[in-house]
Amino acid sequence: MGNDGNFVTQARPRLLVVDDQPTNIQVLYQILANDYQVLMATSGKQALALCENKQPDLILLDLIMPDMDGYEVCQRLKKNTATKDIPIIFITAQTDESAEEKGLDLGAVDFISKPINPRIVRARVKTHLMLKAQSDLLRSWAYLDGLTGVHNRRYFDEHLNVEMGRAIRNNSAMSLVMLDVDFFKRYNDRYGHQAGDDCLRRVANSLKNSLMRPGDHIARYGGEEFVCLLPETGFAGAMQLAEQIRKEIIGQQIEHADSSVAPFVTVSLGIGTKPENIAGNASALMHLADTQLYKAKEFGRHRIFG
Ligand code: GH3
Ligand code: MG
Ligand code: MG
Ligand code: MG
Repeated sequence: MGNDGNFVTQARPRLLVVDDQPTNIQVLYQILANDYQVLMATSGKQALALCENKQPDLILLDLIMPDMDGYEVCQRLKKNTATKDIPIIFITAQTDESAEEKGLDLGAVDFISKPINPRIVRARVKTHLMLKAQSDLLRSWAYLDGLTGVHNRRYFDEHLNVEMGRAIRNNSAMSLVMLDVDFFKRYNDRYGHQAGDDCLRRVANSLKNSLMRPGDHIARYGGEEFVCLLPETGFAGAMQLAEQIRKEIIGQQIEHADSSVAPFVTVSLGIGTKPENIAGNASALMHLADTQLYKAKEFGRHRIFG
């Protein structure tokens, strides 16, 4: 962790310290600020807002606070997909075991009792950050499609819900582009499964080349089906992107002698949009994109429906 040795460019881990007493925050700040970036909050509400926006790597959370206590903050963080994986260590003067048990039941990773022992705090923070880094790495692998290197369906399903929640809160637009390779069974039959796999990798690369915005997500949704999630993108923008993808893929001129639409590999695309200022729903949006894709197939393939 941190800037030890060769990894000088690695960002310092970010901690969030939550306590209603500024003096307690100060104590923890002095213990940790040398090694970590330390964010501070003096109420549960402030802590929740900071977690959404700044994604700390670990939270040190006071148990007893007015308004919203540590248990409730913990519960809310664990309920939210965007914050549920941030480890929480409770810090409290309460020494009874039932308080500790309750905290751990709610998903906290550890419990540190006041008065604070600086070496214990440093050691436990270091341990839990290391565990978090390891589980982040494993999770990132579990979210990738092994064949193409883009995200997999599991990742997509989770992020669709997160992004939809955000779009609804912000009243912003959001679009999905679903894409399916045309006559891919024939492609495999003619060129072999290995060449089929290569083709899917090239399609995935075309998607990567076409999607420009940092917030966009690409996933392989099934065998030869991909989906692009485009936050803050209305119908016109999604259509423009779909057209770019369609051109990019046929532009690669991947030979497909048995296709009925072109001598090259082509794709069909369906668009689903949640317009701005209108409520939306993740599964309805998926259904819409899927229906439009089906129409693109029906009307001859190598085209876009939206
Ligand atoms: P359409 O134009 O209607 O989409 O026809 P299609 O042949 O593409 O559709 P169909 O669903 O009949 O066939 C999909 C094929 O994709 C069948 C399957 O063998 C192949 N496929 C699915 N996953 C993979 C994969 O990981 N690698 C390879 N090489 N082929 C795959
Ligand atoms: Mg307190
Ligand atoms: Mg298919
Ligand atoms: Mg197909």
